[in-house]
Amino acid sequence: MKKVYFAGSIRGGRVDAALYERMIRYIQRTAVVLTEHVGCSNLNLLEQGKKDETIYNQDTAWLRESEVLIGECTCPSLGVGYELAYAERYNKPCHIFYDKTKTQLSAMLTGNPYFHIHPYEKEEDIYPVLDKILSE
Ligand code: 6IA
Repeated sequence: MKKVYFAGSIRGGRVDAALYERMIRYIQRTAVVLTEHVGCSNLNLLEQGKKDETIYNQDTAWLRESEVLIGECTCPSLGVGYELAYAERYNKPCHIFYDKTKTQLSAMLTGNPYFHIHPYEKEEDIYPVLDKILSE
């Protein structure tokens, strides 16, 4: 099964955490998600114990191990931006989703032809695109 690095905002804000969780559950029907915790609705649980250095080391190792990055970028996150650049450096295909009715994506992403960008209007538009990415 394909190994997916799912990226979504954590300290950048958790307004879309439930959406991340639904996307992760959907991806898990046909692939392995290395970063299931991104959809975890209980941030307190997530904050417990781990040092930032451990998080960085683990996440960058997972990025190198992954076969594709799927990011939900409606809520801006420095960490997700960093992960996208890191994934590009390791030639991992990167798929970026964002709700175009809610935000304008950074020109640093839309201006880089390396990234596959998927603006959507309704959540239901996301899932057929995920099917396509996961079957590639
Ligand atoms: O800058 P942000 O926190 O919004 O960055 C979010 C991105 O960085 C996500 O896609 C994650 O892959 C990664 N990330 C950020 N914080 C964590 C984390 N924290 N655990 C795992 N991955 C993370 C655990 C608790 C922490 C907030 C102290």
